[in-house]
Amino acid sequence: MSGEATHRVEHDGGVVTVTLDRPDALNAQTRASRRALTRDLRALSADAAVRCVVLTGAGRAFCAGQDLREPDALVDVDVMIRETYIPIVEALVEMPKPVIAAVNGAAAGAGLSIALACDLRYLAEDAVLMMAFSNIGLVPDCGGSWLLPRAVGYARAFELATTGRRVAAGEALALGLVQRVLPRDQVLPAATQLAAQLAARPTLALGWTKRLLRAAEHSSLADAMDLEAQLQASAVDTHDHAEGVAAFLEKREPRFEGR
Ligand code: T3D
Repeated sequence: MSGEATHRVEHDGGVVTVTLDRPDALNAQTRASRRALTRDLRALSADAAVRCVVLTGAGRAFCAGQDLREPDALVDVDVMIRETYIPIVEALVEMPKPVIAAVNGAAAGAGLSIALACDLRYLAEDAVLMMAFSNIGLVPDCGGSWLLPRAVGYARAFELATTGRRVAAGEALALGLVQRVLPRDQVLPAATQLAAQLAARPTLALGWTKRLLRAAEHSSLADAMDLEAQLQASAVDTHDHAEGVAAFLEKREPRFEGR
């Protein structure tokens, strides 16, 4: 798969690194960049050889959200959001494999929403996170109003969204917005190392686990257990389940193949 000018896609075995690549604009996104990103995320989703994805940014930021210099940014905003922001969030949340955000620098506005749509976040110790929307008279979008309260609870989400203040790495970790804080130059290597570990695990089961946990955010216990039963029936039919049981009984490490 070829990378677009606005992001790069690099394969290394089962791990794919997607790098937002508009560093002069702190990787702020345009309609064209979002369409290209959505297209490639969907391709990664469908590619069984891809077993874990890392999303990061080029230069000193992760993503500053909407490119505020894009000439037609404010034309048909509701359509633009539906057609170019929502598909990114859906592609990340529905990706049937883990997605780790290596947040190498500032994540603001829709950039923070995109990080929150990933399954895990590693953050640079000198980075800031910002619900920047209200600073420019806007409301959260790109899933931010749904993802943020689920990460930190309603009152903290309200405070972050209405003040638009900068959240430093230590606070982001304490709030549960991110799972690890590292020196900037170690964020991507650490995320990639975790991605390699996850890519060697039973990918189908991990994807179904993700689906269960995502669905549980808005389902009853009964519905959750129903979906568990349905997906477990699929999991028991996989090569990796047979391999996992065989490895356990033979007292050796399993060799999962993602099928
Ligand atoms: O509007 C719609 O179409 C609706 C959709 C909205 C979705 C959204 O995402 S709304 C939120 C948009 N994003 C922001 O409001 C964030 C704006 N940026 C910042 O708050 C800060 O730049 C950061 C916290 C991200 C980083 O701060 P800092 O101090 O490290 O950098 P800086 O000096 O503010 O910015 C450096 C350069 O990047 C600067 O350009 P210059 O002066 O060197 O030529 C700045 O203008 C540029 N930049 C930063 N963010 C954006 C941007 N350029 C275009 N769009 C940006 N979002």
